Amino acid sequence: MTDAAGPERLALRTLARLAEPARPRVDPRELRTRIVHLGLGAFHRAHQAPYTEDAVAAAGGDWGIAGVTLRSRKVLDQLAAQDCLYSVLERSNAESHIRVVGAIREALFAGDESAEVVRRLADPAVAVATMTVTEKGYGGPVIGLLVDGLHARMRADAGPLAVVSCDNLAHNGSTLAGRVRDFVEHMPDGERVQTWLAASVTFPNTMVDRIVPATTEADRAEVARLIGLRDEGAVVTEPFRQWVVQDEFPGGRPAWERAGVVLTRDVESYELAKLRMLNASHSALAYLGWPAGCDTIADAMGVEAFATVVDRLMREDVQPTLDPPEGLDLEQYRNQLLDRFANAALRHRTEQVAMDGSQKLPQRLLPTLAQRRAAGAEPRWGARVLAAWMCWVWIDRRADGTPRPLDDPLAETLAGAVANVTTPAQVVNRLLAVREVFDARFAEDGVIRKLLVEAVEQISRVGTADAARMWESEDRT
Ligand code: CS2
Repeated sequence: MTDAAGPERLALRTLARLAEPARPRVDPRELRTRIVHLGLGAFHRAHQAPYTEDAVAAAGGDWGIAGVTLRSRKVLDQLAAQDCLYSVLERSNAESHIRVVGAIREALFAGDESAEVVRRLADPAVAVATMTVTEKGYGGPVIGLLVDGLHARMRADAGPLAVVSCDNLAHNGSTLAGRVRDFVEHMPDGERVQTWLAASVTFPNTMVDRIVPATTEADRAEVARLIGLRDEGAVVTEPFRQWVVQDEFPGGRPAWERAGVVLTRDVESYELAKLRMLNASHSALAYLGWPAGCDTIADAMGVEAFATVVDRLMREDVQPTLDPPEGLDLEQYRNQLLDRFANAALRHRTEQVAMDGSQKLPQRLLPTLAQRRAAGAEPRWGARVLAAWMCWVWIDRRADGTPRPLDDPLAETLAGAVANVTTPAQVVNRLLAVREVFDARFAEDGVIRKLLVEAVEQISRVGTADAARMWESEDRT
């Protein structure tokens, strides 16, 4: 129903107006909080939440999610006014598909309601905690909040818990476990907590994959048109989704396997393949594409020389470092990724992917370079991508004058490192000296340094597009 104020809000009371295929696959009223999720961003709403709803639809259960927003009340305000219901709009070049998800049953803001968050984590009905806090979150306050919750859970004798990192980090579960243990070590009853953690809490490793751009006003308008209701919490994503999880859930879990989740012991090889193939290519398209005027990842794929860079990066530098799990064909995987990147309907912004490079590259790109060097190889394509990031840091606007957005927790350090430098060799030396990003051994590798200086020189002289064309043609000869 539309009036002057626009369509009515999506909510439990308006759900019946949705066309059948768009309705939640389970009755949200039959779910209760059994999972606590830290980091209620678009990614969680498009990934773990629909997987959980699908698992309940297929196998039964009452697995609902309490979503915790960490940085601001914004998402809470968007969701609370609509009973935490929201749409997931899948877009591909061929078609789009919309559904409303009801798996999130309550939303909390950690800033105002940390005591409530702790109470949920200590609730015996809760068996799983998941988190998406991005790479930089692992050194931040959320670890303290999680530890408070675990501590309360121990004191309440509320039973075992699985804490599942869903971020793009190699060995994300083990990394999170390490951060939690470091934190606990400094607590007065640290030893007791460590013992309890070892006996009662698991930190499964996971590989998560779904491309989820930030939602725009235009997206929300399209959602309103499609469902006839206003939805402030809508998310947009690609049709593809994948989740590989180490199956260590001492307190039980949703039957995610019924929703297509792969539960296995060997998560690591999936994680590395995804980080080094998909995420590294994404960063490549962002740092090459944005300076050349490509606003989206698909625009960057439209520049043939950039598509060549990511294809050859994966083929020549990344694939030789991978030991794929059975059933993962790297040739097929690469081609599938190239297709996914070319999804123009998604409008995934290069600027969004370019964010936080200092946190992302050590996960997705540097290990490839280091491993290739250890094997005596010259990883030219990977070095060129790293050079593109160095130019991103160094060159503060693109040819049309648009200022380059350096959105990075180390922005000050990075900008300081390249202040007043004038030559490509200086840029490379100064940035390689940033120890938060590069370890000394990597920085001292003469071959890496030579490849970087060469590519930084080329990019700064002719721009990323012509530099990529040079690499392409040089290499054909
Ligand atoms: C992207 C990822 O923003 C980025 O750095 O590379 O968010 C990417 O879209 C997801 O990992 C896909 O699963």
